[in-house]
Amino acid sequence: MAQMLDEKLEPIFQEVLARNPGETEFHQATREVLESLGPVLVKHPEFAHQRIIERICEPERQIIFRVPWRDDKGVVQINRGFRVEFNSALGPYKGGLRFHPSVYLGIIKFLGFEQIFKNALTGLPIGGGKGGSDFDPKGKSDDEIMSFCQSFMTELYRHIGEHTDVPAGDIGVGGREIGFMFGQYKRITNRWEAGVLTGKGLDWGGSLVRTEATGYGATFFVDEMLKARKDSFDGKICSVSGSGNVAIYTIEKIHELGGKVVTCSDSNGYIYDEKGIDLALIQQLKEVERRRIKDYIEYRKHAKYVAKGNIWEVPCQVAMPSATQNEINGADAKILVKNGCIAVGEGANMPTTPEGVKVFLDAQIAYGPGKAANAGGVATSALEMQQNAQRDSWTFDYTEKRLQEIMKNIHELCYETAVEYGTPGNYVNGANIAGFIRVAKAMVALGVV
Ligand code: NDP
Ligand code: 2IT
Repeated sequence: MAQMLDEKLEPIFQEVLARNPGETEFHQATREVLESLGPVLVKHPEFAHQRIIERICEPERQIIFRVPWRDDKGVVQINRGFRVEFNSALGPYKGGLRFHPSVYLGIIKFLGFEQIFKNALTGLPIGGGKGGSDFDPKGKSDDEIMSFCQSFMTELYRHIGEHTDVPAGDIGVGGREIGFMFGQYKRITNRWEAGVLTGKGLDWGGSLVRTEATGYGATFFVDEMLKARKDSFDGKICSVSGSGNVAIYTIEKIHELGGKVVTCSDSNGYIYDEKGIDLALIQQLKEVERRRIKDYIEYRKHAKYVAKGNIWEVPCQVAMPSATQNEINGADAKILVKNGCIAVGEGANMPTTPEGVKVFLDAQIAYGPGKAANAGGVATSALEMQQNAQRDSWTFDYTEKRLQEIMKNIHELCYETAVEYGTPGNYVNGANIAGFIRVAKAMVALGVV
């Protein structure tokens, strides 16, 4: 049974359910934040008076559009595009685009909602938004990807801009897709407007470290949680799920910090390599050749591929889910804790179900929720925007130092907020409360808009 909400918050949650039928992931994300906010309303009655929570749960604008495109056989395909501009109290809407067949409004809204608080935690001037499409990039040629991206941008361009809304990547959207979308935006608007998208290529306005940022940042966050417990990555056996952008750079940074990652996965299965994942091989297979993870064992004979298995059954001390939402359920969380897992850092957005979160919190392991742990990606996007505005580009070392400092600050803010609100060690409360308060204060200051 889920924790009861505060008496002021329960009717707000009921209203969210009634106004957004069927959007289960959005319900899950809002409920989790509301569960943290009871004590905030006691300290800040002005937030209730101004109906800040009700306003935050309602996106400022939601755009849904048709995306027609032609495949390599000349057949017309139709997808659905989304952009949910959730909250712009702290800055232009900012958040990624996800291309995955599972995408529907409820997923984009959960991601956009979490993005508001995540972006607030970075301390940088960015509001929250998210977009995407039910387009499936798997098995598509470069021409088909370009054709889709151009059609998607042909509608999206009128809603975005460097001071309005700044999309970036997420699942299924990386440098290639951002390039095609930037090209189409430039063509339609006749503006070379670098700040309209982040995650750009290094030759045309991108920032060093943006590609690595989410994985590096999540690893820095876990490192901070470990340090707070007088511990470190050194010698730790780690499990990472996924094998995309976030997973790859999480593995890289864990190895740099002395941990050993023994797993990674895709939606078909996982690999277990007791000698430690060979990152160069993963990068070749996934980033260069766009192949499946099972091909790893062709080159590393001692490694094991488990089709459709449960990656969380592999014993580890640190787990970093980096694939997708709800990939760790209550039973998985119990197995992780039983096998000696002492820290979980979420590279993915909302990868743990509410039951799983409860298991981690009850066990008092170091649990870093996505909106804090994976904020390094969007933070470095904001650094890319800064460089674009200055028409400058920073070095790798300088940019990585900025990222590391931001992650350290987010950790400290979440840690101290959890203490202040009487739940020391609970980074879920720390992140939700600290992120919310920043947005709420700005909303109060900006009036009823
Ligand atoms: P990628 O598309 O690069 O990689 C996604 C990985 O997750 C792939 O290995 C993919 O496997 C797996 N995956 C995706 N969907 C599913 C699914 N439904 N079931 C099982 N496996 C799945 O995406 P990213 O690495 O960018 O994103 C991973 C997570 O990190 C997402 O939750 C995203 O929202 C989050 N995130 C990303 C940020 C970024 O900057 N990119 C920033 C902050 C968070 P397969 O190839 O089989 O689909
Ligand atoms: O979930 C996320 O924070 C992202 N996909 C990155 C968003 C961004 O604007 O860089």
